Amino acid sequence: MSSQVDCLFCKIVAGEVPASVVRESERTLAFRDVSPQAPTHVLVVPKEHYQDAPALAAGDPLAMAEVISAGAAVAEQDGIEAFRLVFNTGAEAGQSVFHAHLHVLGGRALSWPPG
Ligand code: D5M
Repeated sequence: MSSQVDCLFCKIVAGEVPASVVRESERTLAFRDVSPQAPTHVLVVPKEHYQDAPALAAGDPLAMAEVISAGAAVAEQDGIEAFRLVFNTGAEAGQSVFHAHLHVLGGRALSWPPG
């Protein structure tokens, strides 16, 4: 499995950095965001390293589909019917960890457009 030295989410996948894991599949791991912006704020990552969502979609479309399905499953696990799935892509869009990850946000009213 490809992983990158010094990638925080690769370290979480490898169990080297602790995380509050809520769901796991062969290709994905879901864990609670350390700085939650909503009552449910979970990150779903592919276990393999891709720097962002477009790279994941191009490199492993099946894993991308699993990430999105896992996001919906996490919302169901947390008992929320309305939620937002977000891939920040690029620093200017708010991406700070360059290992593709889906934010699952819900449990409160969410405004639009985002800031
Ligand atoms: O989202 C990166 C997210 O990663 C951000 O919401 C904080 C979260 N984060 C950072 N470190 C951790 C650890 N150690 N566990 C769980 N969550 C973490 P981005 O879209 O890249 O800004």
